[in-house]
Amino acid sequence: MHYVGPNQRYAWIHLLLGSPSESSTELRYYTTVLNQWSSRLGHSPAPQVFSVMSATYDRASAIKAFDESRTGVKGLVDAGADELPAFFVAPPIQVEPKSTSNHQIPIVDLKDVQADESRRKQAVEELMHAATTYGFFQVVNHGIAADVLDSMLQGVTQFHEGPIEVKKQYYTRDLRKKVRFNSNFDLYVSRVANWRDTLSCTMAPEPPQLEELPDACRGIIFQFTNHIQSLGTLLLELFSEALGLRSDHLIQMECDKGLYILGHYYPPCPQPDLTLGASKHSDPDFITILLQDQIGGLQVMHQNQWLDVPPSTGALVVNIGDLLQLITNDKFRSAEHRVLIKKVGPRTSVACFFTTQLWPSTKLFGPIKELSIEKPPLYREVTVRDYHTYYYNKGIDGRSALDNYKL
Ligand SMILES: O=C(O)CCC(=O)C(=O)O
Repeated sequence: MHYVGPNQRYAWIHLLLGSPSESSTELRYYTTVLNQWSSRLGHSPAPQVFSVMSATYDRASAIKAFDESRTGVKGLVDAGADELPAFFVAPPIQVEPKSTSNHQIPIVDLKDVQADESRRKQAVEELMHAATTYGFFQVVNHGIAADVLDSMLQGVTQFHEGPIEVKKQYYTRDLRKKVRFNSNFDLYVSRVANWRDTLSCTMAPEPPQLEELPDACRGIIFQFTNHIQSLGTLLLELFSEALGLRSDHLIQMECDKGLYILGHYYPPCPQPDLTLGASKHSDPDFITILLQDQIGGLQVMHQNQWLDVPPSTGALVVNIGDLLQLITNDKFRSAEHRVLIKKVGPRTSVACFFTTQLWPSTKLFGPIKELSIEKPPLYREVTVRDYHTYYYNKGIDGRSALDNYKL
């Protein structure tokens, strides 16, 4: 157990109560409980936390100062931070003991699925099982060469580890920009910040100009995008077949029209038990293809337990997003996942979201007719843009954005 500083004790109170007033009875109650807990753990008896809170800690200003530094979490680490700012402190994090689950994320082999009918049939069955039970799986023999994957991870790492003056030029929260660097897309709305920085690039339907991308990944990102788009199209064909639809059904619905690539960087963390790299969430897209390095930390919720998604050289992780759960009328599962953080690092990952995100379109998505016969439609129709707007405004708060669209 790490030392929990007075500011961090306040962070928990904030999480429990929102922004309590100093005189609130609840605040006094939780202060007492936290103080008793701290002293039981052998820490110095806590001062009156509520007065420390008002005297020394202003959460909104701390967040603003962090954002205005434009240096992200890596900036805190470079400055030698050995205690987390309070707005990163999560409620106690549930960690499964290593041996509690026999379940493993499925691995689907895509070898020869374009040429060999029986291989394709087998892959379709495996995908069906993975999408309906776990919502998460890894793919191997997906056709993207190891050096393309390595170069993409390297490019993202180099950007995050590159000169701060360059990174600051990209720092923005302006969602109209196709290339953005920042830390925590939901910094101002979530109750807890995550220990990661992100370079976001909207690559489809309208890619940025080459010179809009940072030097560090300019060369590789278009090449990587082409491969990921082909793989996404293949997966959507196989999913269509798994659902008993025509191969091109999900493509005709334009589920592969948009691609949004997030280059995440999780710096080593001085107090990894107190925060997360990514809080529990599901993705607001049709599918996500994720490339992760060898550090690990990604976990998926399955039957109320957190399962590791272990790094595997050459494999890519695929998960079902909320919009695919919505149009399949709950046949496929958009599983909740999170990223644990470590003292060692950094960890780099590249998450490829198939979605047109905030692209202006009035096209409505609702449960597919053929999948709403046995079970009536469970969701109302929504545009991708409205879904994303709702998701962004809500932030990651432990609730699924899908609930808002349930009939
Ligand atoms: O970095 C990872 O492994 C997961 C990233 C993720 O969950 C996301 O981008 O939504």
